[in-house]
This record gives sequence, C-alpha cells and structure tokens, in this order.
Amino acid sequence: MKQNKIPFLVLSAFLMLFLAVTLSSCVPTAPELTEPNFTSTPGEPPVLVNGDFETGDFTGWKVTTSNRFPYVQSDYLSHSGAYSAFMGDGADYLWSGATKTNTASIEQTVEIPNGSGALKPLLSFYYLVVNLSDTSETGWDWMKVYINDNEIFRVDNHTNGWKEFTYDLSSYMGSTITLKVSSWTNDVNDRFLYFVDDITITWY
Ligand SMILES: [Ca+2]
Ligand SMILES: [Ca+2]
Repeated sequence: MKQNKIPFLVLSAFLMLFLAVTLSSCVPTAPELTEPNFTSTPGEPPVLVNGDFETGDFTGWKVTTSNRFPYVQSDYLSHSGAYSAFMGDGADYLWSGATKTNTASIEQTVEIPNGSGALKPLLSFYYLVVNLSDTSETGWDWMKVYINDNEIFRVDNHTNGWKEFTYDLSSYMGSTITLKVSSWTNDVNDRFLYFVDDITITWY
C-alpha cells in the first residue's frame, strides 16, 4: 500500500497546481485606472488658442453675437499683427420685438496647470476704447472680462491707446477656467469702440 501512495501524492500535487493556475487565470483583474480628465502637465504653459486673433477669425473661441458684433477686424487698430477683436461700438444693438440682445461675447475654456516651483500663471490682454461720441459721458456701455462668470475687469471710457491688463491666476491652478470677454450697450448713442487683442496666459 505504501508503494502506491507516493505516485498518488505526486499526482495530487500536480492536480492541485493545475487547479491553482487555472483558477488564478479566472480571477478578474482589477480595472485599469482611467486617465484623469485633467491632462495638462505641471509646469507646461496653459494653452489659450488664437488670443491674438491672427487667424483672422474666432478660431478657438465660442462666440455669442449681438447684431454685427463681435468680429475679427483689420480695418482699425490692432495691438499685434493685422487683426484684433472688435467687441462692440457701444451703439449697435439688435432689437427683436420686445427682446433686446445687447451683449456680444467670446469665451474659451482653458486648463490652468499646476505651476513648477514658484511659477504662477498670469492672464494678460490689451484693450483699446475709442470715444466717437460728442460727449464725454461714460458708463452707458462697457466691455468686461470674466473668469467663470466672475467679473475681473471693466472699462467704459476711452483709453488713449492700447492698455495692458494683467491678472494673477494662481487660485485657478489645477483647474479649468472659462475666460469670457463681453461687451454691452443699451442704446444707439454715445459710441465707444471696444477692441481686445493679445490675450495670453504665461508663467511669471
Ligand atoms: Ca492681433
Ligand atoms: Ca452707448
């Protein structure tokens, strides 16, 4: 009896090994970790598309139109290149029945990566307001800039040439923001021409 026991044990051992291998191959593997939606690399500059409008159009921007505004133009002044965004003239609005559509805007969604070291993201843009009215009254129309619907900039007076505006975006690092430039008017008087150009986000 003892002589037959050894082959039986060897056979049992092989059978156990076979079962173990077979069962382990049936065990479901853990699902692969999905990539996070946030794909920017820390330290890489945020990507804002066509902030200088040199495509000659609003490529990269979502546009809300009121009457003939906004449009990319090369007839008037530009801060860089041939084109800037003409956001409104403070006088041209659309009247449709009882509804006035008097806001024109462009907006773009931008990922703001985490900074590398002490680097912080800085929004910068240039704006120009030309007063064509025969009055110095201001405040009847305006151009504003928003981040996630929070107003960070407003101008309603002539600027005597292009001016730069900068804004620290540190509090938005590691998130996605919606940047919006908007112009508004409520009447056909007091013409103020509103332009914006060279919208950038860089490290500083
Ligand atoms: Ca330009
Ligand atoms: Ca006006």
